[in-house]
Amino acid sequence: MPHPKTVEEMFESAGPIEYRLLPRLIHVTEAAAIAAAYQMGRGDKHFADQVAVASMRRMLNKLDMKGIIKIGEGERDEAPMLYIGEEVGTGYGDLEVDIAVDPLEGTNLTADGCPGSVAVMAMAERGGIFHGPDIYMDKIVVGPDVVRYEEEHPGERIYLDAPVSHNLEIVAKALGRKVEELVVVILDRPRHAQKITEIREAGARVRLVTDGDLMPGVATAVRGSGIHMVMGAGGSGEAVLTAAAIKILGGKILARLVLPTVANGKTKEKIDEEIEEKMPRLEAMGITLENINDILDTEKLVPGKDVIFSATAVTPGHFLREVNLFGGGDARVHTISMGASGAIRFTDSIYIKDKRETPLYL
Ligand code: VTB
Ligand code: MG
Ligand code: MG
Repeated sequence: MPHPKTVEEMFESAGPIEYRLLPRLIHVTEAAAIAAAYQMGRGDKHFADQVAVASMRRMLNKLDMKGIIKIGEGERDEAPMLYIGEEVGTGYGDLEVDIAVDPLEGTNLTADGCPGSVAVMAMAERGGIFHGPDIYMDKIVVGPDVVRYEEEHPGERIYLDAPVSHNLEIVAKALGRKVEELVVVILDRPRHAQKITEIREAGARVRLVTDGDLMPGVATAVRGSGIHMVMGAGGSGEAVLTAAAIKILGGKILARLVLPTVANGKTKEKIDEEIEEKMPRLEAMGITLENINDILDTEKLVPGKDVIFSATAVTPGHFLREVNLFGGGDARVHTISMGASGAIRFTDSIYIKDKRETPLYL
């Protein structure tokens, strides 16, 4: 599709999911974030997660669509709500959508009152979201400057398997910086010890996070966020959600499924045993020992055209403010939402029931 020339043409170019569901998607993540915010700092991550899940599901079930959860809270037998395969929405209308959710990304962060937790989800037309298993995914996430640099410099690319220093040099050149001026976000886990050393040896700066590598991935496409790259293995659901946002924003992700056993340095016997246990489930999704190592790029993770994404911060983020709770259930919430047409919104929503009780601040 040629680039729309005007904002009016851009509005016209929005697909039916963006046009009809994106405004409502904001409410879905807002509601989940507010529910979770009431559990902030209470030390109970399971309960915080549970209320966010329940809230998100209630809101999703109000939407006129035939929705199927593709990335959710786990398999049907272990997750009572928003499990993979669950049908959501009223079932009315002609919109058939695939859905990726993480109602509370960063449950520990919320329970501890630490920065970085969000309620997040994405949608696309049927078949538009990778139906991945619940195992780790290794990944690299970069913003649109790197994509443009690669297009303009054939042969110069980032690779998942390239030495860390090579990838950092490409990102540095794309951003017109020195490697020393880059910041890479990576989960603080023993499985990343070597990668962290390599990033530091290459000269870049590292921001270790105890949890939550999804929104930092989105932040690579937001100038001024101070994050230039995300690396490392995290949840595959989180990677797919990152892919939805980064596709809309013109950046890119390279990923690969990792059998968790391989990543955690267990004995050969234990690894074989766990692989054997996981493979039937993976094979049902078309993932075999032959193709499990294939590189999954942005298009593979989110092949959809009519992609929408929304994330509402629970605790403060790199570019989102936290939920503020006022008296009597009033709240102020900050969301980034976007659609494939290129409409990107930062929404500062203020829900005040009694205007005399709760003053409105700028
Ligand atoms: C990852 C990461 C997430 O949880 O899934 C992580 O992608 C779990 O990793 O952002 P471990 O199994 O090593 O703890 C998050 O940090 C939060 O959901
Ligand atoms: Mg979750
Ligand atoms: Mg999560």
